Amino acid sequence: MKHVILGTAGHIDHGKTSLVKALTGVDTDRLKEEKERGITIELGFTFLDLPSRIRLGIIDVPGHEKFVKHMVAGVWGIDLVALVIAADEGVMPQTREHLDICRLLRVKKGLVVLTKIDLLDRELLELVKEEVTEIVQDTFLKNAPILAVSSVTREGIPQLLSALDLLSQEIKERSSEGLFRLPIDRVFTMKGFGTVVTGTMISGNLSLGETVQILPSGSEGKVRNLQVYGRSVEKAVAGERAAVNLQGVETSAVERGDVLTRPNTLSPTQLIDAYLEYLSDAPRPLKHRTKQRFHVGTSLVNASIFLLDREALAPGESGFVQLRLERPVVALHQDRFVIRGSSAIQTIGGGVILDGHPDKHRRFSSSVIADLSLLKDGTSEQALRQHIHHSGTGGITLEDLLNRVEMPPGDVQSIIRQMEGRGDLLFIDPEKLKVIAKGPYQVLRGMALAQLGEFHQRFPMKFGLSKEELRTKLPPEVDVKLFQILISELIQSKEVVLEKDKLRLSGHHFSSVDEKGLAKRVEAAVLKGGLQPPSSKELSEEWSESEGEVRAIFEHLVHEGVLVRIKSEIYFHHVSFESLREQLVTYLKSHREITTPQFKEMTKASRKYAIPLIEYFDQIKLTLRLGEKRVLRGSSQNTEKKLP
Ligand SMILES: Nc1nc2c(ncn2[C@@H]2O[C@H](COP(=O)(O)OP(=O)(O)OP(=O)(O)O)[C@@H](O)[C@H]2O)c(=O)[nH]1
Ligand SMILES: [Mg+2]
Repeated sequence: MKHVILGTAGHIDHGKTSLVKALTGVDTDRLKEEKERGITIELGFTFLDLPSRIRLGIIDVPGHEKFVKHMVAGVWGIDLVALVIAADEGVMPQTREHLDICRLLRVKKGLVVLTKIDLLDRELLELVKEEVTEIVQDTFLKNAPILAVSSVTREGIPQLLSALDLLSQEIKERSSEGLFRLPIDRVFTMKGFGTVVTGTMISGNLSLGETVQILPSGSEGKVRNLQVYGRSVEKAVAGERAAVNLQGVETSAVERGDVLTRPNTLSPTQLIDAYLEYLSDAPRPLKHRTKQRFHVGTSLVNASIFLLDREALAPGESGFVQLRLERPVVALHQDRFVIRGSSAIQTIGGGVILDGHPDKHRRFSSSVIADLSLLKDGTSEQALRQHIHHSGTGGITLEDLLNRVEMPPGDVQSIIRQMEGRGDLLFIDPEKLKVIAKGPYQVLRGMALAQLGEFHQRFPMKFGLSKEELRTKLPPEVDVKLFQILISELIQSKEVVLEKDKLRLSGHHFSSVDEKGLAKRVEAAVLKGGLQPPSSKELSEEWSESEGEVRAIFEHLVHEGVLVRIKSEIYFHHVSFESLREQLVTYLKSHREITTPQFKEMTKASRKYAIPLIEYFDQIKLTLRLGEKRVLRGSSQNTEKKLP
């Protein structure tokens, strides 16, 4: 059976609830307060089976201006709207506001119902019809049927039923292939069963016994019982209204505005890119960074609106915005939203979500605007490609992609495979369907090659870099799998060689054949120099070798741990250095402190060496300088006391 959802809309007391009762026999005003005050406060739900075997779910909304937030939650995601106008009163403020909301939310179709015609002369009815024609002029209801009824005498009700039947046939059935998502509009406790949540199945399907997740809190529970229009079912699908009995979830842990979904499919967000249409009857221009009420799904949060492409948004204008939310919500590409003012509480605009997980943007950036324009006007497929291309050197998973585009997982997968076939992307992890686009991959490849090149330049004597060393030089988001793919590809393309566990550029001519035996000679000379070793400059002059070559050997020996570099141009052999260090520690343990002259005496070296040495000991935090003296850092006596 096909499922279509109808919502009511219209000013307070115009006869919405009475109309639903006339159609279905059900009074959807359940609350005591609603009965007493004769108004609707909460959303009401019922259904109707139409002659053409379509089940029409009905959501009855309140007309009171105080409860517009409930109205928005109710009509978010409906297929059809019945704009109800009492013929004896005509168009009123919430008639217009509800119409604006339905238009901003892109409700597909609908009709206008003039109620209470039993109270009115027929001539007056024509006047009301004219008024209606005027307000719907530039909206989706422009050519919609206008029906006149009385819920008391039932005049016009059969015609209304036929009109609803016709319209419902025109509504395209939703695919139940998409990601399961149910924005929660009611939460209550059922004695003996526990927590029950209700809502419209926006997309996907849900079965009995499944584990579900509540967002943004992330708490999980099991579907113990599932009902669609009051009947227990095994499975609920997109387009139906479902009541889900949750096992393992406290009623207090869920509220209207939360979203029910499957674990690890959607993630909440507090930063959203959107295209905002600012209503022409908004009271004043919208300034950058103003805080307003943001409605998406059944949720309502405060949002600061950052204008990305202009200083202010004048009434009637539209622009790209970034919304920073006070609390997280679930929002996907192409979801519609409504903005209501935070001081004068009225609907001032609305629009479409472009990206639910963007980066923070700079304002007035032409590349940001170009990207957002594509997300706005392009197809879901184009949006998907853009997200893959922009995913950076870490790649992106199927899960992340499904969070950012409104597309059935199967479609996303087939596009990914298509892109792979064309060489537009690479699989990092075929199991998790993690991919990296060609552009970022090329960037990463360039980084790896540059790192190797730089290494060769610094250490011409070294054979190459180990894989682990190279990995630490790449961005942290590069995971093990991606790194392995990169290395094997570089080796396969013969740009890099793996030899003796080291990676090197194949073009690098490794001068391991230190023909002149310079390394050995440098080591011997420095060792012989003890605490007054020769510099690379001195040795190169003495041996008539190029200074650059000798300095490279010094650096190589530092890298190998043979020499210790104290300061530029002062290198000690590690044996001399270590023995001095031991001597110093022993001295300080017995004398507690040492002056510079005393240290100089210990090294028997000139100031040229002694001063950099003692400063180096400070630098490596072996010693602590206190005026003219030095002590061991971290009381050595304490350490000794601790020893048994
Ligand atoms: N005579 C007459 N009275 C009607 C008709 N429809 C509704 N009423 C009366 O109008 C009043 C308001 O009707 P409701 O159906 O509660 O109006 P509503 O639009 O649901 O009101 P809210 O939900 O509070 O916005 C009630 O007293 C109804 O009995 C009608 O067709 N004819
Ligand atoms: Mg009502």
